[in-house]
Amino acid sequence: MKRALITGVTGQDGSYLAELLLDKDYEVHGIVRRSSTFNRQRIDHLRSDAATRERFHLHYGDLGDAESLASVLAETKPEEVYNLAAQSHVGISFSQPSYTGDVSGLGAMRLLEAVRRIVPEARFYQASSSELFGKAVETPQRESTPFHPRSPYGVAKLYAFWATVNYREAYGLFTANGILFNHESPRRGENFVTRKITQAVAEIAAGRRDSVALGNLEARRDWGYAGEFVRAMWLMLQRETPEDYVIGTGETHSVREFAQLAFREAGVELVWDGEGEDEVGKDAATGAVRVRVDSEYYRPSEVDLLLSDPSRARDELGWTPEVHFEQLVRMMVRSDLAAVGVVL
Ligand code: NAP
Ligand code: F7E
Repeated sequence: MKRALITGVTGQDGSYLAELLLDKDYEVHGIVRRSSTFNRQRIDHLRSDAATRERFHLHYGDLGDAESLASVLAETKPEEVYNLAAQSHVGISFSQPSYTGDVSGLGAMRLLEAVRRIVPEARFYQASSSELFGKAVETPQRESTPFHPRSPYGVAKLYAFWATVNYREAYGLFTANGILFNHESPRRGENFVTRKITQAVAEIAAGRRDSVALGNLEARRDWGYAGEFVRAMWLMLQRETPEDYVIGTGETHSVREFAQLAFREAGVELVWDGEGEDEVGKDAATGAVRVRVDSEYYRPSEVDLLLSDPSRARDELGWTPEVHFEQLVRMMVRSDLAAVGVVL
């Protein structure tokens, strides 16, 4: 039985990866951080299910605390380590730049150093991000595209990316960066734009609220489905030699398009009126305002356009995404509608 350790196991990706590895008969260890309330909704089913609970173990630790990382590694001796933990919100990283640098940047270095000392034969995956491309110098973005991060989050992930490469080159560790473009799901955190929209669509359909306030409607992202992106992480650690891969769908859509489609899924056709902060999205049938623009959600520097070229992952890992934009939006809206008891 193979043993894996996942940091960030309570997050969106951590929960899907834990499911995938348990399904492959791994023994899975996850690092959770202490908080005053439990935050394990995404993995509760794995802890109660008879098929998985004997092979799924949680340990307290924090990427800010090197000793805790070393202790968990010494106790669990994993063959694969997936570093998914991060302060992962780009907008919030502008409010907490040093903290984001400490956890999302230095945190990866702390874990790499503990791996080097305690389990140097382990394979290490780093959750790198398309935010590295930032103000992208070419489109689509591929492994060779130069980096130009646009936020404290992007800068922190740049440090972690190069730390991962450096430990491969300096010490011969098996380390791989997955440069993942945005991936979403019904488990997406509620303050990322896709989930914010689909949850609002559902609450509006249930009559619980009137509208949603958004920031930049023109930003374009390459949005895929998290449930299938975690397989690419695993595939990267099964290769003979470690490499870094871009993972995305090769399609790009704007926030506006996402909102349009999400409302349409719930039977509301949006028409847009006004410009900039005065723009609104109205229900074409009733004239009710459903989307407002609030500059509170603008970022000091924005990433305007992300679009992946995932051909290397297709050719070398045999990974191709199956869930496309429309299916993703439908899946998320339907899940949020079900959660508020609305059946269309
Ligand atoms: P997420 O849902 O925000 O999950 C982040 C995880 O990190 C949570 O389990 C969180 O724990 C944990 N964490 C935060 N600070 C920590 C600390 N100091 N010590 C230990 N654990 C800590 O993120 P995600 O969407 O699953 O993304 C997974 C990883 O991929 C992240 O590193 C993210 O930056 C990166 N990434 C994500 C995307 C994407 O589109 N989703 C794309 C590229 C890269 P709590 O539950 O206690 O908060
Ligand atoms: O923003 C715009 C916002 O916060 C997407 C993380 O997983 O993917 C994620 O980062 C776009 C941006 O994701 C709102 O300005 C408009 O242009 O959903 P997001 P993100 O910043 O792309 C990357 C790959 C990661 O690595 C990160 O960890 O949407 N936007 N209005 C808004 N964004 C938010 N959050 N809220 C709004 O109201």
